[in-house]
Amino acid sequence: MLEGVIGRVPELARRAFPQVPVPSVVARWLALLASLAALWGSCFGFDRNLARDKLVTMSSMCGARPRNSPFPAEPARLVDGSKWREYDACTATEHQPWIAVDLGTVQRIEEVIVTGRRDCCWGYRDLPLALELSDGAGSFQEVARREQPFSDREPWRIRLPGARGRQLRLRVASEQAAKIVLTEIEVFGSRD
Ligand SMILES: [Ca+2]
Repeated sequence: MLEGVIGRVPELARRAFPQVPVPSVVARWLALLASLAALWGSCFGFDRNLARDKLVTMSSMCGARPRNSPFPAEPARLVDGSKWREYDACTATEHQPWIAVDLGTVQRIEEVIVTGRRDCCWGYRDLPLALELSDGAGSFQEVARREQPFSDREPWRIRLPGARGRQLRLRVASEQAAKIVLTEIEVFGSRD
C-alpha cells in the first residue's frame, strides 16, 4: 500500500500543479523510496497474502467442474491467487460443511478476504457462515459471522486487528443441510 501511494506522488503532483514540472531527479528519488518501501514490506511480511499456496482441507468435496474451467473444483484452487473461474472449490451438501486453511505457523492476521462464486446462488445454503481461528493446538474460536450473501464482486472482507492464528476455518453455522462454494481465500498480516 505504501509503495503504491509513494509511487503515485509524481503523477498526483503533476495533476495538482500542471504548470510546475516535477524534476526528474525528484521522480527518481521517489521511485527509489517506493522500491525501498516495497523491500521493507516484503522483508517484514506486510501486505502479503499469507494463505497463498497453503494447505486447504474441506469437510467434503462436491466433485463438480466449473463450466468455464478445464479443471475440476478442488481445495488448492482456493489459495492459488486466481479468481476468474465461476468458482474454485465446493463442499457437498451436508450438515455444517467447512473449509480450513493452515498457514503453517501462528501468524498475525489483519484482514481476511473470502471471495464467493461468480455464477449464481449467492447466499444459497451457505449462511450464516462463521470464520473461526485456531492456534493449531486448541479448538477453533469464532471471530466473525456473515449473515448476508457475498460474491466475487462483493467479497466478504473481515478486519481482524490484533488477531493471531495458524488455522482459519469457514463453517456454515446452521442446522439445515448446507454447502460452501468459493473462489478464493486471502489472509493478510505478517509473520511473528
Ligand atoms: Ca482461486
